[in-house]
Amino acid sequence: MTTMTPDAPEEPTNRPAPMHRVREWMSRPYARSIMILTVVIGFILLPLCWLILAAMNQSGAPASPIMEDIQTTIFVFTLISIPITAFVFAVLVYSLLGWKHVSGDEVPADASPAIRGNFVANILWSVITSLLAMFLVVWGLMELAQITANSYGTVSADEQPGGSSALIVNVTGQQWVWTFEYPQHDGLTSDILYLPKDRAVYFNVTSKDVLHNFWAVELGVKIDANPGAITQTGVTPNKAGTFNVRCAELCGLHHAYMQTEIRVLEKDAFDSWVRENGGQRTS
Ligand SMILES: [Cu+2]
Repeated sequence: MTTMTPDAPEEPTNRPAPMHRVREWMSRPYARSIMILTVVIGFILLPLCWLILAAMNQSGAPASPIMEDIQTTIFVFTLISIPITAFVFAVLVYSLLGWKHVSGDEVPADASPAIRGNFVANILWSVITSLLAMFLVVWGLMELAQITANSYGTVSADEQPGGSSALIVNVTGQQWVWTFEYPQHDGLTSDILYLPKDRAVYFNVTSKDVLHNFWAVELGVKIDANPGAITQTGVTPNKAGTFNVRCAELCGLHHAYMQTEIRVLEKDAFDSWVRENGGQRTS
């Protein structure tokens, strides 16, 4: 005959091991349904995302290395969000359609033990979500550095602002038009943004009245235009064509119409445009 000492309580033998509980949870009918729904919804979302990304390219983007980086980021983030979105929708759809009402407080006889408090499930949940969050942060910082380098840093000294081969454009926003001045070409001005292909361009951006935002859509350039201050950014257009400038800061009644064209021309065509419009190359 054995006797139990009071300080050594008997371990309950009916408590399943954590891994067993996870496996048991995965084999429950609703977990299987949610997994199947996740796969089905994921395959529905995949072509939809392709459509959205294709629509993004309709106007001719990307027209610069910056926009290429931005689109790669959108593409990668969209792709990795598909399984997560699909899982969330699967749980939602199953919760709406699959659960049945149980009256009273009694736990149904066929209910399995709750997954909450399970060590393996908690670790998996924490590790996977942390890895995902870390990936977003690291990717975001790397892309930001790359975009900043493409705006300012990766060109040789003579292509820096004030250098001999970079084109300087002074951008002025006012209610509700954009004006582009080319200080290296005798102060030539235009209300259409003409740019040469494959040459670094630096923008000095300002406003005459309220806050605007200079957005060269397909070039991936977007920077505030503030009255009384000059903001600077740069880009190297790498695709000839016609693109869009928009205002991206609500600036009054006709904000939505504060838009114009960008024409990225081959070098010779750009030089001809400068000559035909009276601009002299002064530096
Ligand atoms: Cu505006």
